Amino acid sequence: MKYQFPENFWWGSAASGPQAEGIYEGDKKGESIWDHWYEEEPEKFFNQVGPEKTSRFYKKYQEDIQLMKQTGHNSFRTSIQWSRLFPDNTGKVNQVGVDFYNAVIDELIEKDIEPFINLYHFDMPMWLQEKGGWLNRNTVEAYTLFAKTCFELFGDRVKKWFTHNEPIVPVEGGYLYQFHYPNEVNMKHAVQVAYHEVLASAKAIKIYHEMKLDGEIGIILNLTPSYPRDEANPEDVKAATIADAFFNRSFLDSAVKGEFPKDLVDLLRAISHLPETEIGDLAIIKENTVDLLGVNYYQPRRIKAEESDEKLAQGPMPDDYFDNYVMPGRKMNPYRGWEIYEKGIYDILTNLRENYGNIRCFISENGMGVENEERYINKEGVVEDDYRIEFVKDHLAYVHQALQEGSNVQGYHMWTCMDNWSWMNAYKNRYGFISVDLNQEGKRTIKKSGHWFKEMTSQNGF
Ligand code: BGP
Repeated sequence: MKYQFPENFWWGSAASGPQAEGIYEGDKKGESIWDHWYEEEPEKFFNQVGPEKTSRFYKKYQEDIQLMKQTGHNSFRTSIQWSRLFPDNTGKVNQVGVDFYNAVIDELIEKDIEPFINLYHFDMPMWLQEKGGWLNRNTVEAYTLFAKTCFELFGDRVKKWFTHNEPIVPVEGGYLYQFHYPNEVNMKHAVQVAYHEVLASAKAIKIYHEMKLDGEIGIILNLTPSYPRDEANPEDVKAATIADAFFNRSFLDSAVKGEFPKDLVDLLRAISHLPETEIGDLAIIKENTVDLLGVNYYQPRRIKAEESDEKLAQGPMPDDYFDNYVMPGRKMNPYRGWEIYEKGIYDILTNLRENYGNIRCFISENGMGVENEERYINKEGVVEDDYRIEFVKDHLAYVHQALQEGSNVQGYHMWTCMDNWSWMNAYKNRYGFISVDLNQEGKRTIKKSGHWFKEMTSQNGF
């Protein structure tokens, strides 16, 4: 065997409540921003498919957990939907939702699959969004109550908690580039939202540690290594450093070091875009850093110096400081339009080892979305996704190299287990180890990659 991983390495996959569960009569779930946005503007969603048509994890979780077993999982991440637990502003917990999450957690544990539970995966309850969502400081308090409730309800069995999944994405999507609700372009709001997410995370970590439960808490960040076009060109290097500050170090430094990157703070101060804060906030952020870090990696950023200042006229945007470009000759995922650069995963892990105290981490998402995957179904009805197996192997080889060099990486989770609904892209890109036939009540079939994963994890390597 060429790539042998350590014993007890976490093998599995990740999903999220809003993308997998679905909405059912009698479940008493409240509306989230996704339910609301779909209702308002269904044409924005691929094939006009909204968040109620998911892979039906709410109904099929037992079958799904069995399938996780069959595909070699020893751990699985999902999220608790805030709008399922707190459907409205009365502060009353929805017992039907509690029963559901209890059942899922118990089923996972019974099947020897460790539950990793995330608290926020892009799914603001509408009753909070109506008051501004993350823009409103009160949401931070509402979130800490939600977090505390989850720790009290499930903390006896769940040992791995995460405060957010990819907190930069609601900032980019909702307040800069219009692919999340509320669909604004307003950098001042974007900065305030990011700040409140950071503060909410630190407060949840504080509560968790004070409760002295037997477990740990972290955050899941999508890290996009930013490579300058020309290392020898100071303008390109500066541009890449700024992109890195906006999209990586903003959340990485605050989560791991308890502080914001100085260059980012200086930049925001210079354009009068620092967020509103309260006395004591920075101490809370400083003192309540993560125990472990989830790293989602899909693609790098290729950055060059800004070539025109045309955009400045529209008001500040991060892209006023750099340009993204597609590096000629690079391997691309043709469906998603993302570059496939396996070494990026190694560069992230090396950066964490060298500059972030070798924080304990795991790959919490990595995967390949493919359109019209049914064309690869063979006579037995199985998707022959050799491209996905290659993708995982190529990334794992670099994870292995990082491990050999002393990186503190403890697991690898694929995005995702069952093909699932994905925000505005709905079911366009399929990512799972297991296919879901939406025309046959969500019938599941393990793909070739799922069988391969089982084989690979049973030997702890390949
Ligand atoms: C990550 C998110 C997931 C999932 C994945 C795939 O950013 O954490 O929720 O959606 O990306 O992305 P997409 O479905 O947009 O191709």
